Amino acid sequence: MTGNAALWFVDRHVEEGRADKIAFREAAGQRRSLTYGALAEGAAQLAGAFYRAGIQREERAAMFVLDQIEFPLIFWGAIKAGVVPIPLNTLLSTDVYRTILQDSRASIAFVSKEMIPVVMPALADCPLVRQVVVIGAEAEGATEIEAFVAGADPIRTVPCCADEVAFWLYSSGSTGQPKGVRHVHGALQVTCDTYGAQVLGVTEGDTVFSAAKLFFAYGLGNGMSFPMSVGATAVLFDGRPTPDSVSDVLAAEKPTIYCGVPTLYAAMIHKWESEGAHPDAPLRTCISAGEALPAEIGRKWKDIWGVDILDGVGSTEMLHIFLSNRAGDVQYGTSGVAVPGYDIRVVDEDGAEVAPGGVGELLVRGGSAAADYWNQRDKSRATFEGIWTRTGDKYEVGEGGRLIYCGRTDDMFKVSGIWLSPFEVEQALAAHPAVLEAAVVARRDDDGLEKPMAFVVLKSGAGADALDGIKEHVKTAIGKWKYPRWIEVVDDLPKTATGKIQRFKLREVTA
Ligand code: 3SK
Repeated sequence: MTGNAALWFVDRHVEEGRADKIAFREAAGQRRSLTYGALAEGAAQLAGAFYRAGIQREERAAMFVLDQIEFPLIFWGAIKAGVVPIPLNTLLSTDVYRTILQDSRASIAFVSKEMIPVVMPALADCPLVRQVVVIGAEAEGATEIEAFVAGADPIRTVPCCADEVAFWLYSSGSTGQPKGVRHVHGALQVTCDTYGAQVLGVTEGDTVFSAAKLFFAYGLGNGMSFPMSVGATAVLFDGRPTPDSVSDVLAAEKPTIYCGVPTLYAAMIHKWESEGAHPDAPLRTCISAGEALPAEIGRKWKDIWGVDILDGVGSTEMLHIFLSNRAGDVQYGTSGVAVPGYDIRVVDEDGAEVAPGGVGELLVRGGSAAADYWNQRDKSRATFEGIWTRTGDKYEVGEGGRLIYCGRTDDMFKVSGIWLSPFEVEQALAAHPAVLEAAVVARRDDDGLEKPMAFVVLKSGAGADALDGIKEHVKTAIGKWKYPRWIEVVDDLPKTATGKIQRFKLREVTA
């Protein structure tokens, strides 16, 4: 059995003569780097340390780890040992961590020093966690990572089959209920052979920077598995991705591939427009996911950089992007077509394929689909229907089979008897010069009928009076009945860690 993912992602590079090539480079803080050789040795020693600590195959290792070089070392060390790493969103609360730790029954936890105050109180309530390992600090009841690995004998990658569970990711879910999504060893390579090779086109000479963090499926592919699939270099940034910090990383690290999310693209463009300058970097490919990219943002980015943003759609369940625009064939405002290696269907409520021009739910099939949700049989069955995975996203089948995002299945609503996509209204609002971003949900009027309500974040320097005429602007752009009847200016929008607007939170406000 040779299906352990670490053989291909880690061990192979040494055999292919890349031991001295930089695999990971930190952008800030200690500015450390890790060669492919050091990664292979470090991961083998960490694997040995798991065994020495009595952590067995298939036990879970919770990772509260920022984007720093310990992340790939721990992730791959666990996988080599057959232990199952669970990279966790580093922005959650103690209560959510307690829920996740209890749900996953993790036996060991790795904690970056910045995470200690929020994670330690949760760990105190989780007796199944037998060992806590801290990175960059000392903490009571915890072992420092240097001591955890010191003197441990490196071990060889344990044999396993490609269908065995390798790692979990917790899906934040647009409804806020975390679910443990279990991925198998073979899945990571599938995403590299499909999206990584055939859409992103990553090569050994690339330097990749993902503003999306490694704990998120999108960031894990962008910032770890794709560069590692070809022996490229990834830049790790442990800070908060803001227009300022990301501009600094672009300027200092000179990536050739940049992976962002729509909100950040919009805010960066706004910053550079108001400053009249943008950083210098040899970008050749830029990608976006997490939320559909407003067409206006894609066009402006291309004007600035001369490079398109390839907007795509993925999910934690499918591990990475399965629907995307491709270089030389970008149509802003659409999510493109199926990535080679994936099949898609758009179906109505009865499961019948919708005709061109129609709207339905998107289903996808491909080799990177997750095994299931841990301990949630009903949800697993509702999502993984045989070889097809339901996405819960509504799409319109546009010209040439290109798909146009309409919103989550449960975000759509009817106005005057006609289905309305909140996303379409949000796009129209975002094209207004005073609007940075917008979210739209249904609200009942005095007659009890649902109408669109918008929550709007203004660009810096714009006052609420800049919104005069915005309803007319939407009517003209997309249709008279689609304009928001109420508009509320807010400082920011509630979002998942992956940048998806949590419209359910806004619906709570309007209920
Ligand atoms: O949200 C997305 O589009 C996405 C893309 C890649 C991997 C994971 C996700 C959720």
